[in-house]
Amino acid sequence: MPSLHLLPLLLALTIRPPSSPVHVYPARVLESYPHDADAFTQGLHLEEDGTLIESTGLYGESTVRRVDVESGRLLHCERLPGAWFGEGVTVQAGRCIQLLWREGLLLVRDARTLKLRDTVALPSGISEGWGITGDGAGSLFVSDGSDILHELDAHSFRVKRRIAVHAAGRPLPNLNELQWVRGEVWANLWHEDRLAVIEPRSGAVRCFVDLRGLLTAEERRSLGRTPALQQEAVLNGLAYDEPTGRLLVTGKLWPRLFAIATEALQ
Ligand code: DDQ
Repeated sequence: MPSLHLLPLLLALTIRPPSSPVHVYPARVLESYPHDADAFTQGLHLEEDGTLIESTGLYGESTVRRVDVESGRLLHCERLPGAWFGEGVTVQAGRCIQLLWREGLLLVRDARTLKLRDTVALPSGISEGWGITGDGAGSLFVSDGSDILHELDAHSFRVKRRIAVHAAGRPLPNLNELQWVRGEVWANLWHEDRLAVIEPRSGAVRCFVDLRGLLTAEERRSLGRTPALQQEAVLNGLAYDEPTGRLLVTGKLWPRLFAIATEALQ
């Protein structure tokens, strides 16, 4: 039996303090632009010339397109075969890389023309294709709806590392669309109006960004042509405008795309 004065020390050693909560930053809308309300947006990437590459989903309706941000005008559109469901998209070293949801393929396109150049099998261990981004230095990051990010070699597409993402000590699942921002991976969470800012080395969530209220409740109710589509018309699509430090966000079937600022940007 330890003497009584040792008890506080023993307790401190055996009871782990709870992890501190993760800070939530607000966001400020700087601009809002028209967005194609028929586009079931699954991925966004802002090109250096300021045009937006957008991937859209749904079987029979999937596309990859180039869009003028301010007018929302379609500059170019490539349709996918009816049995393919478009997901996240990124552009790395002149190649546009688009994920498919459950087809086990990754599409490699010419970034200028968006023409399909190659199809590559999704590496084993990645159950589905959800979000993709790249660090511009040889790595891609892919999400599959779980709490795991897969770091891939951007040329061979081999898995280099699996990153378990956690917030306040707990796994954070439903990682969806991804965007590399100043050395971190920003993720939008499926069916949630918030972003997680992830440190890629540790998988720790540094902070969240609250995106509630981009659309009014009434606008949200009017999304989609069927109740099933309205249910799935959630926040999706995240791009980073490096020169201005703005983030571009939209949702599936949303009529607007928003440029936002947030103090979460380091
Ligand atoms: N995912 O993009 C999160 C990976 C999956 C989205 C699934 C959306 C299904 C839409 C079904 C619509 C029903 C008419």
